[in-house]
Amino acid sequence: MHTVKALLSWGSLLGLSLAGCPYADPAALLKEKRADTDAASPGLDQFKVDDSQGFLTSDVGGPIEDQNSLKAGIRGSTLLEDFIFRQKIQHFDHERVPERAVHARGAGAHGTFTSYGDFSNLTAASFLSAAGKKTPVFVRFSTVAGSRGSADTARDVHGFATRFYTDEGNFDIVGNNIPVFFIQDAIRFPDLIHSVKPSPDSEIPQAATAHDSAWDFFSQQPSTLHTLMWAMAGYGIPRSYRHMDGFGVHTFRFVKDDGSTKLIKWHFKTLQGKASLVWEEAQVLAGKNADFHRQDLFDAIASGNGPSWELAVQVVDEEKALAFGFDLLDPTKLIPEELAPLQKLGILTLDTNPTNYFAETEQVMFQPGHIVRGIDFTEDPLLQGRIFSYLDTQLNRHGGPNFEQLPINMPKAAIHNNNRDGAGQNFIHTNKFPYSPNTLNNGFPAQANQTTGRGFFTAPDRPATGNLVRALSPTFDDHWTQPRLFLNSLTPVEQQFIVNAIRFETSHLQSETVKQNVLAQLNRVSNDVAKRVAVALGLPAPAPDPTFYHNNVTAGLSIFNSTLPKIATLQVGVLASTNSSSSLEQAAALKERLAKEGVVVTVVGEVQGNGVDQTYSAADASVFDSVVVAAGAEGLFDPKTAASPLYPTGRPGQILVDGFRWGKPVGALGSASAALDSTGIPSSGAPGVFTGSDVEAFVTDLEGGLSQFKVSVRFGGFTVC
Ligand code: HDD
Repeated sequence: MHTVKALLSWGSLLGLSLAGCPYADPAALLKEKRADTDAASPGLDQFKVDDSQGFLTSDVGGPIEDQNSLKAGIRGSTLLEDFIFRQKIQHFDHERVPERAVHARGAGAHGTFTSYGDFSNLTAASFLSAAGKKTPVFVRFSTVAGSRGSADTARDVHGFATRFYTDEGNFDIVGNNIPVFFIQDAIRFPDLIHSVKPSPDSEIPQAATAHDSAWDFFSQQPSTLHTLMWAMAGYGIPRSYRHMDGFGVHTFRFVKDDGSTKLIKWHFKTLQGKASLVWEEAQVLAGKNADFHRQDLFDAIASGNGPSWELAVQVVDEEKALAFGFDLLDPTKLIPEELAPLQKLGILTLDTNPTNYFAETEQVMFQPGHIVRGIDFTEDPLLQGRIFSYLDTQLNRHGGPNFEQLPINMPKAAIHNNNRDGAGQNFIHTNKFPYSPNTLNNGFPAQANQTTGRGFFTAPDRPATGNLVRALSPTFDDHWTQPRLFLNSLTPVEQQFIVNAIRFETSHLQSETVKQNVLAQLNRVSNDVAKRVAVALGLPAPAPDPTFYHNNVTAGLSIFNSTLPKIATLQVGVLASTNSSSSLEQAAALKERLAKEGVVVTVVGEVQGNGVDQTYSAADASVFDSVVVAAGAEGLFDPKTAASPLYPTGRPGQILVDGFRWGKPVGALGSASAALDSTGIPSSGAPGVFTGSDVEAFVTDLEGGLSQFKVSVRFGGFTVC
C-alpha cells in the first residue's frame, strides 16, 4: 500500500494520470527510448526483454509489491526468509564475469558483410560465393593491456575482431590494427602479457608499456621490434576505431572445392581513411574523456554514419611460402603489397549499436578456431596456440561449455550434434540417442560430405612431416629487416613521432641494463633512431650495427601521407562568447553549414543555453578535430580581458593553442583573428590556419584542413639514416 500511495503522489506531482494501473504511465515515458533501440542488435529479437510495460517481478515471475526488504518490525532486522531480497542481492553479487585476460577494454557493433562477387576461384567459403551475398557480422574493437575500465586512448595495439554469422557457421577473424605480432610462438604469450601488465606488487601502471618489465621483455625478445615500431607510431593511438585498418595477421589458407589451396592474409581497409592522434592529446583524452573511442563509434552509428571497411586478401601460392626472403608462417612479417597485391572481396559496414553492452559486447567470445568450409589454418606456431587459448579462456569466462548458446555467439546456421548438458544448457534436445553411429535415431545427425551437406574439410594437401622438435625454424630468425622497412616507409614526421614515443617510454625506465639493451636492439634497426633515443636518455650514441640496414620502402604504411576520403562525423569546436550575440549567431550558422557535410559542431561558450552546447569549463581541444573562433569572441583570448569567474583562467586560449600544437586545423572568422594574435598563433599564411570573413570560403578551407586531418609541418621532422 505504501508503494502505490507513494507512486500516486509522485504521479500527481509529475502531472501523470495513474488511474487504473499505477505502472502504466512510466511505460509511456519510456516509449521514446524504446523506439531508439527497437532496430538494434539484429537477429537477437527473440532474446530481448521489453520492460516498457508489466509489473516488476522476481526472477521466477512473481509480481513484487514493495521494494523494501522484509523486516521484523518497522525498525527491526532484515529476515533471512526474504527471498526477494536474497535473489536480488545474489544476482547483483554475480553480475560480473571475469574480464578478458587481454583486450578487456573494447566496444562493438553489428553490421553486414556484402560480397563483391563469386570467389569460388579462390575459396569454397559460402559467404564469398556470390555478388551481393550478405552475411551478418559483429565486430569488437579493443586495446590489449588495459583492464575493462581503462582509458580508450592508451597507447596500444588495437584489437579488430570480426564475426561473420555465415550460412555455414560462424567464422571469426580475430585480428589487430597492426599486421604483425610481437612473438612467433604462442608459448611465449603469457610472458609477453605478464611483462606488459601492471607490476604485480603495486598494480601500476595501468594500460601502459612505459615501464621496465615491458621494455626488458621487448629488448630480450627482438621478435617484438616490428610490432613495437607500429605501436610507437600512430597505429598505437588511432583517432578512432573507425579510422584504422584491420589485419588477420597470420597467414591462413583458402581451400577450393577441389581441395587445392593458396596462402592468404586478411586485410580490412578503412573507408574512413587512416588517422591518428598525437601522443599529448591521447594522454589528455584519457582524463577528459576516457570513453572517447567507444563514444565515437556509438555516436557515428547512431547518427547514421556507420563505418565501412573493404575486406581484401593477399594471395600467395603455397610454393612461395619462403620465396620473399622471410617465412610466411612467421607472424612478425608482413607481405609488402608490391609482392602480393590486395584483392578486394567485399565490404563490411557497421550500422547498428548493441542494445545491451554486457549481453552482446562483453559476452561475445571470438575464436581463431572458428573457421568455415573454404578456409583453413596454417602451421604458424602462434596461430596454432591461439586455437587452443581462446576456446579455453571462454570456458573460464562463462563457467561452462555452453557459451556458444549465448545469443551473441549463437550461429545463424542450424546446430545438430551430440554435445549435451553442462552449466547453462539452453537447448531442450529431443533426440533420446545422443551418440554416433546409431540406428535408433536413423543415423542422425548425419555426417555431411563433399557431395551432400558441404562438409567442412581440412585442406587435403597440408603437409605434416618431420621429427618432433622444440624449436623455432631458422627461417624465423631475422627480426630487424622489417622494422626498418616500416620506418623507411613513413614520413619524417611519423619517424619523429616514433622517436618521441620511444623517448617517452624509455624515460620511465629505472634499469640502466634495460636501457642499454633497448638501445642495442634499436641500433640493429636504425642507428639514427638509437642515437636520438640515446641522447634523450643521456647515454652515449651507439656506433652503427649495420647488418640489417637497407633503404627499401613499401607502400601503404604511412598514416600521414594521405587525406581522409570522408570528413562526416569529425568534430569541430566553435569557440563563441555568451556576451556576443553575433558570435553565437555565427557559431550557429557554422554548425548548420558544416552539418550538411556530417561534421559535428560543438558551440562553446561561458554558460549553456542560447545555442551553447558546452561550457569553457568543460570543453577541451582533445575532443575536437578542429578549433575555430567565432567573430566577437576574441575578447576571451586577450590576456587583459580573459579572466572570468566562469572557467579557469586562460581556458579559451588554452583550447585554441592546444588545438594548434596538436596539429589540428584551426581558424578564426573576421575580427576573431585577434584571438590568434593574442595566443601567438600565426594568423596569415600558416598551413592549416584559416581566417577570413566570408563564411562559405572559410568552410571550404576548413573542410580541406579536416580532410588533411593533421597539419604535419607543425611537427618538424628528421630523416632516418
Ligand atoms: Fe589474442 C583476445 C587478437 C595472439 C590469447 N586477441 C584477443 C582479442 C583480439 C586478439 C582482437 C579480443 C577479442 C574480443 O574482442 O573479444 N591475439 C590477437 C592477435 C594475436 C593474438 C591478432 C596475434 C596474431 N592471443 C594471442 C595469443 C594468445 C592469445 C598468442 C595465447 C596463446 N587473446 C587471447 C585470449 C583472449 C584474446 C587470452 C582474451 C579474451 C579472449 O581471448 O576471448 O585467449
